[in-house]
Amino acid sequence: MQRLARSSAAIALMAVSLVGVQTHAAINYSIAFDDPTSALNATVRPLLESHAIAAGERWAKYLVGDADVEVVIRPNAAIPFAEGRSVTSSFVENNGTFDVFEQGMTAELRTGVDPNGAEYDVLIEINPAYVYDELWFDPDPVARTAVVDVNRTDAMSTFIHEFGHALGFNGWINATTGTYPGNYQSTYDEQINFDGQNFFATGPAATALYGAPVPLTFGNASHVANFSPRPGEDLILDVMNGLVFYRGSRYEISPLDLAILNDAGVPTFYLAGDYDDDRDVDGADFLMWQQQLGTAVLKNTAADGNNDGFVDAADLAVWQADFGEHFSGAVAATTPIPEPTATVLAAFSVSCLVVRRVRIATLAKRDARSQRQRR
Ligand SMILES: [Ca+2]
Ligand SMILES: [Ca+2]
Ligand SMILES: [Ca+2]
Ligand SMILES: [Ca+2]
Ligand SMILES: [Zn+2]
Repeated sequence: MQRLARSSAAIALMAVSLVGVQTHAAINYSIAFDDPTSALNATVRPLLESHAIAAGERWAKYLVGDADVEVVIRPNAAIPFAEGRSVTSSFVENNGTFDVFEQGMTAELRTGVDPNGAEYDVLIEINPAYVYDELWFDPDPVARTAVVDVNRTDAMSTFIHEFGHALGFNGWINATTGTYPGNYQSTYDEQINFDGQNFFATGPAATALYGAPVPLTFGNASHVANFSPRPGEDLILDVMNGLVFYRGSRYEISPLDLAILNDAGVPTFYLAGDYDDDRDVDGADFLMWQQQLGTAVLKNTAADGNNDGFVDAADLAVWQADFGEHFSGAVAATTPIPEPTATVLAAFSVSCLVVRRVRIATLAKRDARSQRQRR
């Protein structure tokens, strides 16, 4: 994982054109392109913009706090697919061994203060060939109900994945040796245990939900899942998996992703029985369950409370268990934090979805739709 020094000069010289703003109750996203040669043309820019905003809104359903998130999309032919991250990190604490930093986007959510001021917050780099030849743009990236082209990768899934990195799936740990380049960690790194062979997220929420420490991708530890014989093959369909996106398939934020982020200090909120996403569990959620009973839905959306992609009696049980619960509005009080003794002005960088050309027969069987490996 490479570290990039921040350069305000380079950022100031950048040709960024603001093209759109979209509002959420708590989070405002703005999308700009750093693309002076128009490698991303006028046809795809509005699609990239709408999908980036829709993906950000998807996360906003589960986030607490207010932020203006300025996103820059930059073409980069030198990377295979796409890479996303917060542009800066923000000091949280010294844990006795390391200075610990959180992602800039999360810092703004948590404290209300933008850690890098007017500089943009999130950078998504994307290979133009990946955009033109591989991504499938959803006719309605909010509803996500049209059939995904079986020969293409769902762009919404890619953008959701990249925002996952910008929020918290990121750090400095060496994903093959478990060592660190200096006396600093991310809040995500802080949760990681390397047993000499494999990496695991060991935070309390994730461990409780998964039933054990959560296997992270060997060699690409800002992700979950591994191919067998390493642990975590059951997580290959998670949107934050570090192995593969299947063409023709949609990926959605999972309760496990939210638990891992919560353990990393990201202010996430999740109520399994809240089917209409208004942060309570009441009769309206029951009505949704009733109307959708017997239907297949995207996992962890609509009235799928148990995250299995189908609405049935089990989801009624989830609703019943959560009935009457609501978001209290209580967020842990935050105070200004001191600067670390040795300030690390480091941006995170993540190589996303390093993909292998293998076919997994067992996975193909799990989904009747044609599933193909990403290139
Ligand atoms: Ca901001
Ligand atoms: Ca900023
Ligand atoms: Ca509700
Ligand atoms: Ca279900
Ligand atoms: Zn990734």
